[in-house]
This record gives sequence, structure tokens and C-alpha cells, in this order.
Amino acid sequence: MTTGRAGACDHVNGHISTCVRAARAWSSWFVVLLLSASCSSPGSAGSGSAASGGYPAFAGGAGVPAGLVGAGGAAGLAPPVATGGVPSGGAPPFGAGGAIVGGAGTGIGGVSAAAGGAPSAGAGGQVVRPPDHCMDGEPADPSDAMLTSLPDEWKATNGDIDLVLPKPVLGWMGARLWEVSHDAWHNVRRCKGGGAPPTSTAICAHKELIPPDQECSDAEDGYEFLVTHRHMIMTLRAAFPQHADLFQGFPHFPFDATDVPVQWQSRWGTGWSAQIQATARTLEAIESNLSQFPTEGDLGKYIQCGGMASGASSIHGALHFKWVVNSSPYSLGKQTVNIDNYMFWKLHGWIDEIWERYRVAKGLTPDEPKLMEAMLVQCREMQALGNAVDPSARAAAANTPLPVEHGVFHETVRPILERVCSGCHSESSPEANMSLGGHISSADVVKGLVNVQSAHGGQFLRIVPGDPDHSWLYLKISGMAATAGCTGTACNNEVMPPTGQVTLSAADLSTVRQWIQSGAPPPTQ
Ligand SMILES: [Cu+2]
Repeated sequence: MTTGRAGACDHVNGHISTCVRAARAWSSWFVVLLLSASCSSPGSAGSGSAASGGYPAFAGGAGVPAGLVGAGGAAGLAPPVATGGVPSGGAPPFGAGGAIVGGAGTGIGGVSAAAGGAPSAGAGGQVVRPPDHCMDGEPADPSDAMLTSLPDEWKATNGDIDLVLPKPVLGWMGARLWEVSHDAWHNVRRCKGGGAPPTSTAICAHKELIPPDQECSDAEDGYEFLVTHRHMIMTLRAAFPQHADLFQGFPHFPFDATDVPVQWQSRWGTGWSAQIQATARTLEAIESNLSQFPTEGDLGKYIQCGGMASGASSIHGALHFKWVVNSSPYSLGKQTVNIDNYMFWKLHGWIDEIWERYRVAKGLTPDEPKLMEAMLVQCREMQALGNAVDPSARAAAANTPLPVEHGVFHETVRPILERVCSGCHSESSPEANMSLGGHISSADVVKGLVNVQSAHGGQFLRIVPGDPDHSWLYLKISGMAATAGCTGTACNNEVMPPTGQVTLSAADLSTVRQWIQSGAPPPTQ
């Protein structure tokens, strides 16, 4: 693939520059660097021979751009990322030793060694180091040639269809522990109050991995949210270059049911809330709304967190939860597996696109050193998190038999929660740190509810025995949260479940209410 690159810096319809589009097609950020060398500084030495000579070698699917080194001779990548402070796990700075051409040279020191599979002296006196996907990018996966661009379908017993990435892609991600790393990436941002209490976040035992910027606490967290998902998107597009459209976002926010695949249309429900529509319009006109977001991180925080202080829900959450198939093993609402879901990439691709438009409007280039470094840091972080989590421990827990239980909660309330809520609030990835179903005993579900502080309900407890009208869970499902007088900075008044196909009947509501009213007793064994 030799998508147009030379002189392809003009902006398309005020959208992302074609350079970036081309970069994304192949798409490791290190290719962005190469491209930006030719895009952002036309006329520089970097836009000349070495750069052009290098692209086909990489884009042709070899994955490892041996051709770059060959063509470039002594050209070394000007490494804006290698500015120190990168927790690089021992990899030496790359590009060192190579001649830097016009500040935008091409070719990566040591990549030639990686290409051979064994470290050896690189050409031009380059530093030799082992292959490093965070710096080299991922090679195209052989299975790419056999894929179609169609997602797989998973069918629930009620006929709901979940769309899932093709099996080879799931295998690729699994082999790299992406599901667990991505899950841990979010959880580790909830260890210090990002979500309370951290019931299922074993990752929090790894204190050294807990970032100071916890979920939704500040703009830095918002920035990391954008960057880490871009890291994943671009890596996948590099690994499956012929099917990069699997990881392409919605072309615009799905305002109408017809904007989403036909398999999801039955779950459209009542559409979007007025607030989400307003948020979407703000983002779709991002070039006119720059002043609302002083920094990229502010934009990321707005997308990820919404305006929780004012009770506004986030557009990221709304997109995640609208199409949840509760019983799906690939549920969009289950953080442990949601990256398997086709929709995950549609929604995150769209978010990434909005962010890129913001960057372009702000005059930020794809090779901005801050971004390059942040991408590398996020790649390293995911790797460290994946290594810290032991997937076999998780599997063992899933195989532990549950106790036999009885009682009102277990027999009447639990089935409702299981049907309506467990797609997002499961034991394995409890949204808001609250498990309402999955492989968990009813005793533990109740323990996580009764007299437990709510995560996004201000002063409210989840369940106050005998008092449904002051129990945040009941207020949320009955639609009374907005008028309940939640105070503080963590009030999300959105009705649960989110607007979509799954609904609670009046009978369901009264079952839950009666259980709370009678003192919310735990199950018996
Ligand atoms: Cu995520």
C-alpha cells in the first residue's frame, strides 16, 4: 500500500489532514513520525529521498522497515520521544548514532537489527537493541490477509446480536494481554478514589503502577485517556493494515439509528438524551468550540467524564452502554472484554477523530514531541499493567463454584439485576465499582450495596435498609435521582439503565423497592 503521502498535507473539509489519514492507515505512531517528517516540514531534508524511499518497505507489509535503514543509510530517526523520563524498560534511546537529517530523518536506529530477529550491529553505527514494539510499531499480522472487513456476530438467546472483531484479531490482542491490560489501565486510575470503593481492583496492590492522575480527576487524566486509546487504535491499524477500517470510527456521531449497523438498530431505544445530543453537537463542531477546551486534556476529560459535577453523563459512557447485550461475552459494558467488541473501535475511533480535528485546529502537528512521548509512555504502561496482572488467577476465580443461596434478594431481586444491569456492572468489570451480576455470590452483591457509599451519588449510600427513597440505587433506577438533591462533585443523575432496549418494568421496580423497604436482608444459604 502506498497511499498518497507526498504533499498530502492539505486538510480535507477542515478535518484531519491527509497525512494523518495516511499515517493511520499503516499506523504506528512511529510511522506518523516518518510521515510528519515529510508533511510538516516540506522542503526539509526529511521530506526528501530517505523518507520516500522508506515508506513502501514498511507499508508493503514487511512490518519492520528494514528498507528504511537500507535506503536511508546513516539516516536516523530524530527521536522527539527519546527525551528522557520515558520509563522505557531498559531500551536504549533509539536513533542514537544515526545521522539526523534536517531534524526529521528517517530510519530507526537498531531496527535493522530487529529485522533480522537477532541483535547485531546496525548500519551506520546505530545503537543495537532488541525489537521493541513500542518504538518500532507492530508488524502486520499474517492473518490480515485472510480477514474480511466484516465483524463476527454473536447471538443472544433473545435474538440480540453483538458485533465482535474477527477471531484472528481477538487472538492477536489476547496474545498481547490487551484485554487485561486495558481493563487494568482503567482500574488503576480508580485506586485512589476514582471510583469507590475499589472492590475488584487487584491491580491497586501494585502501588508503583498507580498514576497520580486518577480517573476524571483532572485534565492530565483526560489526556492519557485520549492517548492510550489512540495507541491501541494505531497499533491495530498497523497490525491489520488491509483491514484498518475495522478500527475506523463512526464518520460522525450516530445521531440516528440508521447511523449504526443494522444489528444494533433494534437496541436504539428512545435515542439519545438531549444532553448527549448537545454534547455530540459541541464535539462535531469542535473547530468552533475550541475555547471550551483550553487543553487537549480538558477535551479528553469532557469526553470521558462529562460534567459529572452538574449531573451530566459522559458521551463516552453513553456510547459504550447504549448497545450493551447483557449476556454477551464481548459486552461493550464489560471492561474486561469490551475491546473485543466491534463497537468499541467505532466509538473510540470517532473520539480519536474529534481529538485529531481539535489538534489540527490548534495547529498541533502529528509529530509534536509531547504526543510522541505520551504515546510511548502509554504503550509502556499497558505493557507493565499486562505483566502485573496474572490472567490465570482470573481464570481460576471464574471456575470457583458459587454457594447455593436462597432468600428474597437471591430469588427475586437478583434475577432482575442480572437481566438488566450485569452487562455493565458485572463481577469482572463492575462499572462504578459495583457488581450486580456475573460470577459472584448474592451475598457479595448485597455486601457491595447495603450501607456502601455510592460512587457517583454524592452523599447517598447505595442502599439504606428500610429507606428506598434515600437509596441511590433505587433513585437511579426509578428515575428520581435528578430530583433527589445529590450534592458534591460526583453526582451522575442519569437514569439507569441507559436509554436503550433493556428496561425495568413497574413490577421490577416494586420488587426492588420492597426488598429495600423490608430492610434489604442478605440471602440465606
Ligand atoms: Cu478504554
